[in-house]
Amino acid sequence: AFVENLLKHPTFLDNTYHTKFIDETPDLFQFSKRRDRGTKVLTYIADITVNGHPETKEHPRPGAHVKDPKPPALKAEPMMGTRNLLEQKGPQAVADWMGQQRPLLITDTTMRDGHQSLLATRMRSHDMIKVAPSYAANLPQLFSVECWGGATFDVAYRFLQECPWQRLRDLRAAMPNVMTQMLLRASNGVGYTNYPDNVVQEFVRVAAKTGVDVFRVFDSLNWVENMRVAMDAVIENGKICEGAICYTGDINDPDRAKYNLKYYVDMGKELRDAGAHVLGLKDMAGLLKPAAARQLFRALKSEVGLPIHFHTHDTAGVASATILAASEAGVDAVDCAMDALSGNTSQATLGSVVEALKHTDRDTGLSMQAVREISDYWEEVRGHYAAFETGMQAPSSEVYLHEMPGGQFTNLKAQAASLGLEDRWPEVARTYADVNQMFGDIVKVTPSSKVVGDMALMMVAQGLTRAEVEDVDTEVSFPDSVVDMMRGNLGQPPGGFPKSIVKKVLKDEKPNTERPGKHLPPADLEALRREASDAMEGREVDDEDLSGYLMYPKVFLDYMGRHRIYGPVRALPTKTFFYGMEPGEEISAEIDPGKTLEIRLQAVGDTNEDGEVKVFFELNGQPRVIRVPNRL
Ligand code: BTN
Ligand code: 3PY
Ligand code: ZN
Repeated sequence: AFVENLLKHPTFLDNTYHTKFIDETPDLFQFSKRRDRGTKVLTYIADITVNGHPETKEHPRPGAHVKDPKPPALKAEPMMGTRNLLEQKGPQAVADWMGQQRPLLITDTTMRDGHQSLLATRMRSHDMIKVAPSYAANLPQLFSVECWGGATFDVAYRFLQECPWQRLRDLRAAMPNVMTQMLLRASNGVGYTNYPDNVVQEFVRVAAKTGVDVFRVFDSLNWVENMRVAMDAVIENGKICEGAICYTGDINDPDRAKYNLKYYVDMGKELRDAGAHVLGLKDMAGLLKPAAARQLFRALKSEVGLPIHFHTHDTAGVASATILAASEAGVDAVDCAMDALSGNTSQATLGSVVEALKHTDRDTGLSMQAVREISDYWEEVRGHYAAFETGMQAPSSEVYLHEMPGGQFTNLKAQAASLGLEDRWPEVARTYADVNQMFGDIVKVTPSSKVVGDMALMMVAQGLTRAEVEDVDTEVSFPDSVVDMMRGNLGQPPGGFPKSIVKKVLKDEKPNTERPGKHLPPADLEALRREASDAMEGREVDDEDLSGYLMYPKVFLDYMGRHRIYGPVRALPTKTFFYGMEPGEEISAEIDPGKTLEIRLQAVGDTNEDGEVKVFFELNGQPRVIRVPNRL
């Protein structure tokens, strides 16, 4: 009866419950609390089975050959790895050890940047946690597993209906010997704007406690001043602070002299002086060329003196060449993705880099059999995400023109298509480059890359040229994100933004050229905790939930509202989550350690005159009928 009342509620039926459901329906809220989790999960499966998943239903379906991914067998008890060193001797000892290694150290990015760059960040925890023990047992020599932060945090709540903190906790537990790594946008946290200093500090504290070992910290305009709060917080929490330089331009191009060798060496020294244990070189678009890598890493190694970790993307198809050059120049660690989720806008192919270095003095020591088996697992996983494939068929040297980061490239293409500009992509790419110059040649990485993308799309859609935008006599209505950046809310690029464009965007308003966090009052964390709790009928808000709420209040509350209705859908197999079930199909879902739901879909009824469908299940052997609205 609970369910039937719930499903008949007008807010539910008209499909607006996504957003305001909980706020406006306290009666149901009380109600749904008492429904058992089995019923909630069945409600979800029934709804998806009848109506389809909003994110996949108009997209290509997984092929018939796609099967349930099986993780590789564990070869041994997990050997000591970098995590043990960190636990026993602390972050400086790890950095020292890193600098003394002859083998090239490898970070596997599959669980973060790999799927962020290839599958719109849609990979579910379920698929990651299953294979994590194989990493711990079979690849204990990895430097780290990048599995958190960047866009994954937002997407977990917003689209995958799962808690990013739970993902981290589970991965940490399943890989006790290998360091976990996250990408942190410094004062932008894992969001798109600057947060008050104490919000950033709290986020880092909780992330460190729940399970992040290595924090790669970057600023989207390469402003070290704006990285200190986050870096200090990492250091204070006893974790590894990887201060990252974002690479843009070309050190050998005289037309891009702003970003020359000296610029990068100076920034490396600034990061060292700010306390970084490790220097990151974050080449988010994959622009660093092999010869430049040789020069850059030699210079950074000898002049900065920190161990160096290199991150790049294979958008142009030469990432592994650059990695090998970097390796020769003495780089200490590099990022690769497992073969099945590598290449194109993702990272270089892990297995190929391991093979290329075999029997050289920088042999990684990783077992190729382990790499192949894990990659085979990822290949099966990838098959389930066909709906999120970007359609990029080949590497593209066009990236040297537009310099879009790996995660943005295909995303912006899709955005352009949704505005009806798919035929004009080359124009979008050129305009993106023009906007970059108009903004003074800036680093483009989340969130600054989004600002450049917004502006480029606006110009192409409205047929505006750079000259027209810059012309003092043309009235231009700038996207909000552009106004925000010119106000100084993302901080300052080297040399500041060109005065003329600031004036054009802000008119008589004066920008803030100081660190944005300096002017943001500290958030009243306990008041915000109460506010979140009040929005959820007094539900307790722990530190993890609070940090989620602090990043994006609405995304978090919407997630919690859906959680009340659908329960622990994170436990469902990916196929079920995105496509529901077939009559006769049986699945199991472990909703707590040792508590498993055995679910069988018996039949789907016809739609009655109230527009509802009865869906017949067996749950742990007991018949259950769930009614859902037919919204098709
Ligand atoms: C989303 O936020 O769009 C994804 C989360 C799941 C949404 C559920 S799935 C069942 C129901 N049908 C919809 O169209 N949305 C909800
Ligand atoms: C992110 O910030 O999510 C990135 O991947 C930047 O490269
Ligand atoms: Zn990246």
